[in-house]
Amino acid sequence: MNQRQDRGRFITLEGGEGVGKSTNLAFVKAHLEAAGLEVVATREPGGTPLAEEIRALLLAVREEPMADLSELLMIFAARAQHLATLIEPALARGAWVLSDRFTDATYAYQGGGRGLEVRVIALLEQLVQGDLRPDLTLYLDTPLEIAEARLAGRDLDRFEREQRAFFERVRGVYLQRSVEPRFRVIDASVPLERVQRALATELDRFVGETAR
Ligand code: Z5A
Repeated sequence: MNQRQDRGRFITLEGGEGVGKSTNLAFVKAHLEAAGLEVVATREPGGTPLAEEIRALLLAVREEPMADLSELLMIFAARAQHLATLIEPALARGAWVLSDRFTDATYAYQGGGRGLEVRVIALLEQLVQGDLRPDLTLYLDTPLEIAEARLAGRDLDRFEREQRAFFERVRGVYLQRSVEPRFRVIDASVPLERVQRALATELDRFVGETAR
């Protein structure tokens, strides 16, 4: 086997809040494990103790407004830690890594939502990740009102307190990015069994292609 075949694959789950990423993470992990793969499930921001501390800073509601650039740099600081201590070592030993969000979320939230320049995000992406990009991105999509209804009654974090226009821009960027070949768009507005059937189909196809 060559070096590329020895490495694990990197799969990300993306989508707006309330689309079902956390709910489906366990399903995706179990489905891959049933195919005989070692899977490390993780999330962003976070995934390591230090990166989880940065996550807590990012989500906390406080009086002092967080500058958009501070937010962006903290997200990439957490990502650098996550990559160095969890993602890269796991991929290098041949495990598959499954992350609830990754850099597509930065383009969607900090680029689309906050309006930061794509050029600046791309620069940090290159600095922090080098050539590493997900091999497969499962993008769960729902109209905003469906996700809002699913989240009704929850305590809202700093991001979830944004206005609807912010989330419209976030979804717009995800849909623009989803034309990239590594994306699979999954309709997440339908009952969970149907979402999971669609996920299973995409995963089986991807695992089959990878084995070839
Ligand atoms: N963020 C960022 O700005 N930039 C970045 O680069 C990154 C992140 C990486 C935290 O992320 C915040 O960080 C996020 C963006 C920002 N903020 N926001 N907003 P997060 O992933 O932890 O936050 P989240 O998207 O808000 O997670 P969530 O609210 O837990 O959503 P979810 O995981 O997609 O949904 P869920 O918890 O699995 O499901 C929600 C409910 O719907 C739950 O009751 C389920 O049982 C139900 N559900 C799920 N699927 C279905 C179906 N198909 N039918 C019916 N009901 C369903």
